[in-house]
Amino acid sequence: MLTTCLQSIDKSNQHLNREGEDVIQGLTNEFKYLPPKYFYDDHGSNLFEQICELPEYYPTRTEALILSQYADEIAQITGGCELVELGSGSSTKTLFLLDAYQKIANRSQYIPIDVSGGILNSTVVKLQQKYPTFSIQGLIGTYEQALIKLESTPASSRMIFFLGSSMGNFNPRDCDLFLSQIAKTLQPGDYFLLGIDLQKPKEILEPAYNDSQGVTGAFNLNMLSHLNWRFQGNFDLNLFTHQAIYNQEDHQIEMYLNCQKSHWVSLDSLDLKVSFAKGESILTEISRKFDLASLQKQLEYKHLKTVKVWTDPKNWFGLILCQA
Ligand code: AVI
Repeated sequence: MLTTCLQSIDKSNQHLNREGEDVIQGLTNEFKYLPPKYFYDDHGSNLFEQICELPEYYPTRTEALILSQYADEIAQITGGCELVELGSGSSTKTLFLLDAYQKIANRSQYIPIDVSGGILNSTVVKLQQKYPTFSIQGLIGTYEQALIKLESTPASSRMIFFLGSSMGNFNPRDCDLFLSQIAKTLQPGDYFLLGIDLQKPKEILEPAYNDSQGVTGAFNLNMLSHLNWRFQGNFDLNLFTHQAIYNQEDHQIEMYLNCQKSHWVSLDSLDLKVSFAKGESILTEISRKFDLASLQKQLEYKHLKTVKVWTDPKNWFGLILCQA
């Protein structure tokens, strides 16, 4: 019988951010915003898996194509090491890497980390069956919690990977802090593998975030349901609509929930009552599109040296392997 190897990361560092404080801050700001981490309750994580399959949403399959071609080369470069994945979700693309590492090492360790315990649990069960020689331990928690934990438990050699251009969901300041934290967590010689979405025309980007089946719209609105159950709220999802636009100046997709009617919303467990005006929007996500050369400079500045970069034939997506 298989037992799931899952652990919640010690929440003792949560004083850094009191539960729901970020919601209060975002909804009381002049221009309302909500942190994208609130997309990912179990339903939101499932909707995101559906987004990855959409014909308009090119990032997942483009990154998978790159990984399918170069995972063996990545494993050859790094050699056997502890594999740590931030924001692993269903780990679908990771299979290319796990296959490659299985070929070069008898026994490997894989640590998938995700905030969504439901999806992590089913992924770990599935992977333990597929890779019996791997030691797999899922960690439930945020990136910040994960990196703090990893820093205190160094491995003899490690590769942290962050795929799917999830770093694009950080604003420039948080991105900089994140890269500093990665650099601090890695020991000299350890690796960091980063998947990033590259700049491209608006005509390709906007449909990717406004799909014809409305899955991205449902994903965006689900954030309000998540806040309702998490903070005893009364958001009415019928009073908001999804919008995604490409901001060409800042090279980022911006996703909004637009309010259709003036009303009040309460989040009882946060002791919060917020008024919404008709036409007002909540910014729920930015998805930055990167320029490879400037990102490499930023990584270099953090003492993360580029070892190799792989892209697809259209140069839509990039995979950067760096070494500390
Ligand atoms: C998780 N993240 C990289 C996705 C993105 O493309 O920014 C989230 C997403 N939002 C809407 N569609 C996908």
